[in-house]
Amino acid sequence: MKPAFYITTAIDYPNGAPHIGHAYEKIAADALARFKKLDGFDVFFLTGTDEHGLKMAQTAEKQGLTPLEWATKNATRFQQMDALLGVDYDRFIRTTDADHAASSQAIWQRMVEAGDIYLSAYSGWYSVRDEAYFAEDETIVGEDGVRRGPQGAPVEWTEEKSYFFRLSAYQDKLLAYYEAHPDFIRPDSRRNEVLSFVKGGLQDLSISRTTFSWGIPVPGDADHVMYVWVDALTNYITGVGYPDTDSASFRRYWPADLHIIGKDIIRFHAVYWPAFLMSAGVEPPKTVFAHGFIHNRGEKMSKSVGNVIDPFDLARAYGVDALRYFLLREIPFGQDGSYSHEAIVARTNADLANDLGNLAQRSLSMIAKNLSGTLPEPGPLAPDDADILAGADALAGKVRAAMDGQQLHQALGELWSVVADANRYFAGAAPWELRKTDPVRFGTVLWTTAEVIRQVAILAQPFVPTGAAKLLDLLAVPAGARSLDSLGEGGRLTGGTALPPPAPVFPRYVEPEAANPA
Ligand code: ME8
Repeated sequence: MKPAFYITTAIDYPNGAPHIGHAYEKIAADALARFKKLDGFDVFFLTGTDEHGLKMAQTAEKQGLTPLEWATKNATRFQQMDALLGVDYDRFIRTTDADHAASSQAIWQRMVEAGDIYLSAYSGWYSVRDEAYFAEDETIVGEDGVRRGPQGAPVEWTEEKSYFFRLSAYQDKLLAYYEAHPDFIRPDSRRNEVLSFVKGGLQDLSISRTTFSWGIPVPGDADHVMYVWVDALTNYITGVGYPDTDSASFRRYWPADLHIIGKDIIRFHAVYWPAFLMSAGVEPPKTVFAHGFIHNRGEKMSKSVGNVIDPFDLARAYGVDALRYFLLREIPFGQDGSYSHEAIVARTNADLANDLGNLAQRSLSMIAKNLSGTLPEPGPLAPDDADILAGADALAGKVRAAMDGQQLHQALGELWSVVADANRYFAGAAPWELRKTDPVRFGTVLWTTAEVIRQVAILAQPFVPTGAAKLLDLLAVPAGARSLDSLGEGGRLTGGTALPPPAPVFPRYVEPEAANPA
């Protein structure tokens, strides 16, 4: 039986169209999920939308729609984005799904039974945009007379009855948990941030609202809906069958192996979420990984600045493989990064079109032209052939180590360093000269090049699924020989195989004005 691997993304607020930050996270999680599948894991990949809360209700009202209509409209856009970008999830959960209400009410009930939920009153400066209360000293009054929270969103003085979660009782348990599970929060910088926050002391958390009704009702008290984050976090267990903890899927997939989220929501995932789970008697997830933010030319994206990037536009302009490759290669996973037209064009043309695409095109065309499209048999290997093959054979271990540490950019760095070596090897061997002078050596160089491309293509599948599959098609690699266990010596290409006619795999990006001169 394959080992299980359960990976999730944050569930997005469908309060508008998806932006490039949403796309980035889903692409990264997809690449990790695809990699684990290729590595022999039984992967469950959950993503979805977070549809409750005051903000959703207010925007829906402005649009003249019910909150559910508004959420549905946008959830559809998020699903279309996933389909376009090749985000191959197993379930798209919406927090308005019927099983999710039952699951959220069940975890609430468990927390009540544990004695961790009590009714009290809450007052404070509430930000609708952040869905959060702030202490007075976290707010400032601007020159316009408007009081704002730490993120710049206006806050209003709000008083309401509220249920509270006894988070203060979890400080020591959380610290002990972090200590015993050094990989629970990654990368390390985030772990340190969370540790110092928790060491500073935890206050009980207001977890219900009475001022609006667009949420999951609190069991036994129809005046309250759950604070949106309680229901949002619970999606991760709903997705695998909670509250049926004896179900096959829950037993198989929980605890989750990896929650992929952005750095702005680490506190919810690394503090509140494990505390809720401990209270409800459910094991916390194994790893929460916080990625960085994508900025537009170094500037923070915001609707008011008008520099929000539409992932549909990007995919149309550059192609899906190029967009995925750029995002995962350019930005060290865990750090902030920037998007610009020049940067994506440079990566697309240098790495994909030139280094990998051209190498495949040149070597496969030689086979087509000179050897009637039949992959040659290698002769005796020269030291250069053996070296480049050894480099390719070593990739599996290096890429696996990088992926297991969520270092996607590093995995791509390893792959493209072998691609660069292969280009040097090919240029140095000069097969176009060997064709007449030394046909055996000619065949050996072409076979060796093809074999290196095979291994690179297998490992590139999680990142550039379309182009990698095309490369493997061009090498006539059967569907059953495209996973990691076909890497290395055991899976070598066999000379004598008939190859299909070569075709370009990674197109160069050409500026539209250059492509269509007026
Ligand atoms: O936070 N760059 O939803 P959300 C990279 N519903 N990532 C970004 C980004 C950017 N510019 N902007 C946002 C929520 N993100 C909650 C999550 S999970 C139980 C509930 C990331 O739509 C952000 O960090 O505001 C988060 O991981 C995800 O996109 C959804 O953000």
